Amino acid sequence: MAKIPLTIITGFLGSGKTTFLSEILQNNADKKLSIIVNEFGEVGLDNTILNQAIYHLQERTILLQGGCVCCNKREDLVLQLKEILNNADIEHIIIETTGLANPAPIIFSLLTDSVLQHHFFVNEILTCVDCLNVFSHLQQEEARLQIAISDKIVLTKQELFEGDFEEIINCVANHNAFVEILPKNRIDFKDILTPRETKRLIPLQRNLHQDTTYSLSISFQGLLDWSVFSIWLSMLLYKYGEKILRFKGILDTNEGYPIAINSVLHIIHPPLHLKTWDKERGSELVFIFKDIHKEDLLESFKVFAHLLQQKVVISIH
Ligand SMILES: Nc1nc2c(ncn2[C@@H]2O[C@H](COP(=O)(O)OP(=O)(O)OP(=O)(O)O)[C@@H](O)[C@H]2O)c(=O)[nH]1
Ligand SMILES: [Mg+2]
Ligand SMILES: [Zn+2]
Repeated sequence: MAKIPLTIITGFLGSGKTTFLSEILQNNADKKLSIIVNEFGEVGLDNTILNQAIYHLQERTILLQGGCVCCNKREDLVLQLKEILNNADIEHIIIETTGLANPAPIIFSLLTDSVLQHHFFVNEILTCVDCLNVFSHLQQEEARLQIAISDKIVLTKQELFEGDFEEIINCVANHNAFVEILPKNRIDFKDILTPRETKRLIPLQRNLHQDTTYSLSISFQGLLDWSVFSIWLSMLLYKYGEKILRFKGILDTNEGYPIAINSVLHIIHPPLHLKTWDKERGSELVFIFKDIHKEDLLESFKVFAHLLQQKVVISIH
């Protein structure tokens, strides 16, 4: 039986992996794909976002949440891939890693597992690089490792970037001299999943990322005042600066529809109105941060919730 190609999408926190993945899926609706999305926070939101874009995707999406696929979730990944093997129909697998993952240990597991190595091959490692945040992200070792091992760099948010692309390209090339670097609008979305089996070396360097980044997930029930929330979030991001690496949330709002909100470092992206979601889950927020006490973030949220003058039932993960 022919081996199944496996594409890995990586890139630092909030660099646009899920958005890129949904664009790949929209352009490859004719293929039988299986998707594995890994999220660092205890509460995973990316599958809800993906389901907005692609009808009937839910049954083909596996969510690995509450840990990172390069370290404490690696065995789960191996198990999930073995499970997929039972479904003979799958043509291609796409894995979205967490923004902190080092792809090397993942490749190591795929190439050395006695079962997986006979059934899968790593087609390409695609790394999203966020044009708006690239220079801050490259301060983090995880972002540099992701670029170093990549086969192709996808420059995201290029339409929002007003600086010099050459500067980004030179900086990225310093971390991987041979990699192909393409702005996302030049990606051939039909061709991106074409199988290309090449001999891949088993990575020697398999450092796991440092344990200095934390996540806080907050779920709560009750309608949320969208204007008050956006003021609170802006002030919180202003206060903590680059210590809050990523925030994402799905909010049950008083506007009459749920809203997905994202920030990457200090940039808050335009909110997205969701068409479908699971209302029973209520509102969910995920923060990924370093050098902040979890309790401080939580305290700030509680003060904000109190300001709403309505009863919100909070659960913390
Ligand atoms: N304008 C624009 N916005 C983008 C692009 N890619 C991503 N975004 C926005 O950036 C934010 C983060 O995008 P995601 O796709 O969730 O990023 P991610 O890398 O999957 O994030 P994590 O999984 O949390 O690490 C969202 O608000 C997206 O809408 C892009 O190419 N252009
Ligand atoms: Mg994502
Ligand atoms: Zn990891």
